[in-house]
Amino acid sequence: MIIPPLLLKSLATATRVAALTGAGISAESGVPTFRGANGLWKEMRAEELASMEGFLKNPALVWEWYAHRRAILQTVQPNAGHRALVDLERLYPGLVVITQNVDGLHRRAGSSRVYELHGNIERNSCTACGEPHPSTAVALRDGRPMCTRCGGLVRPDVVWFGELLPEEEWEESVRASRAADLFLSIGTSGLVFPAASLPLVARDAGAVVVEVNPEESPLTVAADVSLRGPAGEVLPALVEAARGVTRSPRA
Ligand code: BV8
Ligand code: ZN
Repeated sequence: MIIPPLLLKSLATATRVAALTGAGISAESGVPTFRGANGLWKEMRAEELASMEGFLKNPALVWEWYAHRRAILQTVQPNAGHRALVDLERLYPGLVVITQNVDGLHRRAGSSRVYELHGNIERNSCTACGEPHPSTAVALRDGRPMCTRCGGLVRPDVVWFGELLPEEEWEESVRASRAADLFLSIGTSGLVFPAASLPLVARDAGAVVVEVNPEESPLTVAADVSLRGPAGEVLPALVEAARGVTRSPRA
């Protein structure tokens, strides 16, 4: 992987690094992406599955889709891309990971500052009384997830289309994007807002923006550098290059 001089210079001088990740960084762990060839949503529209009205229309179907995704997550591990972000955090202390993913893999890999903009699939709560429910503690009646306390419908703690993002995570993510002098956009199709606006926020505030994606995306035009390859190969190469140009005897 050739690292362009502009990026080498940025790796040598950066002090505040932020990374926005999407489903692409988990693809090499075996977690299907949303819109790629084996996309989760190829046979069903996102709105049918990842929205409150889709859920209310068919709670059993939507619950089954999340149960299917949780089952996949039981069998996967963080990959070299997730681990490279942990290495980068050692080289750039305070590195912030802003993720659209709900799979929890960044935390499992060891990243310490992770903002989950779209929630986490391992957490659920009752739509009526708010009671939290671990996925294994949800009673199903005709496939419908019922609250053990009040009998209300239980839903996954993820952000559906048309729903607001968690305020704290969003505020902190905008602040980190504005403050960044190096912003990595990794494995995202840049189609879902407001997350997809963060690389533009970073660029407008003066950051060097790097896209890591095997394919072009709507974010490519905003990027100063596009590294065309899978995160599991590109990010370790980025870490090597950073080690080569950063002075302090860091990790
Ligand atoms: C909001 C959680 C304010 C659930 C997700 C009309 C009505 C209502 C809203 C809207 C509307 N029009 C637009 C909107 C806004 C809407 C939106 O953006 N829609 C899009 C589709 C146009 N956004 C919202 O509704 C957001 N809320 O706006 O609130 C509001 C409030 C009320 C009313 C109006 C507005 C909430 C959005 C959150 C939706 N929830 N997920 C769940 O996961 O089940 S989104 C879902 O898409 C995932 O989080 C996913 O992460 C995200 C983005 O997808 P990507 O991560 O980018 O994944 P994708 O598969 O698309 O791309 C993968 C990429 O990786 C590809 O580019 C591929 O090339 C690359 N890749 C593949 N392999 C690799 C790789 N890269 C690197 N390495 C590899 N190996
Ligand atoms: Zn309840």
